[in-house]
Amino acid sequence: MDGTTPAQAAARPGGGDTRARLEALYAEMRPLHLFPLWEVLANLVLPAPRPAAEPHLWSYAPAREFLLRAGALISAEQAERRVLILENPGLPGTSAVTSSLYAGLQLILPGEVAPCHRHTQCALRFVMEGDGAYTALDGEKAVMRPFDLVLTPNWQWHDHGNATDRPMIWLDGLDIPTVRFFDASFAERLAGAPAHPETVAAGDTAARYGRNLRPFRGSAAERRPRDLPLFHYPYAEWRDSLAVVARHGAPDPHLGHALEFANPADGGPVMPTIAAHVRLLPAGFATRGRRATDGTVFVVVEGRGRARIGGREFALAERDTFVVPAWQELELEAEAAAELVLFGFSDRAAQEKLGLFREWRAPP
Ligand code: GTQ
Repeated sequence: MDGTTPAQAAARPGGGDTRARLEALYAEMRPLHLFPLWEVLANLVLPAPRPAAEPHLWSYAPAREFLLRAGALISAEQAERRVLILENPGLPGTSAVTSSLYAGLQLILPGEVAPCHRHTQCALRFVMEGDGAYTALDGEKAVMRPFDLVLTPNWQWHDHGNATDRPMIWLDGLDIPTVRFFDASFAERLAGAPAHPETVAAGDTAARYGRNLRPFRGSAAERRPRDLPLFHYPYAEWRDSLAVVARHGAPDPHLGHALEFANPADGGPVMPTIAAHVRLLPAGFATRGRRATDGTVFVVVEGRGRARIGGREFALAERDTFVVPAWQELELEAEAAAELVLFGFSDRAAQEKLGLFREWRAPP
């Protein structure tokens, strides 16, 4: 009747006549939307995570090709956001890359503006190609170069524009499924113009809040929200930090050399729901296995190698995006000839606040 085998049915509470009477009881309750926990408890309170999301890799070249073809048919302004969603094959119809996160590849063509809006979702951009287009946050342009990280924290106005002569493509990472889970989505378009009026010169926030400086408290220099001031983490800076760390220290056996992007206001993750990091595996280095509760989306920035995710093998090449679902064991390997550099983002920021984050590291 419900697809269970006789053996399974016998193992469930109540055999024979009692079973039939329980089923009759359930049938009477069902119209009142009442259900017996004991029939489903083992599937609700799991001994370990069992994500529906699957390991998957999106090669950059074909995704780029489809994005450019879409670009010939619909403008950024018409689309509002011209993005190809990287939907997890285990989560069809959800637009989700993990149960809590969304990822997509966004294209801005020369001369285009993706109109200004704001929403309760937090977003990050990780630049795949193009040089000199921008995301403007509350009217301040972050001029983007390949492999820069740019944030658009929740409820801050943002538009994207490209005044260069080359297409600009970046990976969007948002907490759309998390906000959907909480039924807390609000969004609005800026009225009147596609772009926010320019409020300050590009680089203003980096000068005020970067380089271990901050505005004198209570002074007119205090411009950005105190709890989340920075929004641009340039490749030139994070790559240099990784290079120095890799030159002088031993890699972590489970991660390689790994640095997290920090919010200078509190030293925590970059946004309330999303944490982001970069890692470098020396040439030929292979990590030991590691599991973590935060399903993670990775971009290959540099090098080639392999990822083994929950026992499945993926070859890695530059600009590929791949997803490691929660609690799937990840082992990474850099090819013999070159370092492997990765960017990753996950919901670890949210999980740590909720007391949920756990990791497991394979012993030597
Ligand atoms: O750029 O604001 O990929 O609102 C999805 C939703 C990008 C954006 C996405 C968005 C944006």
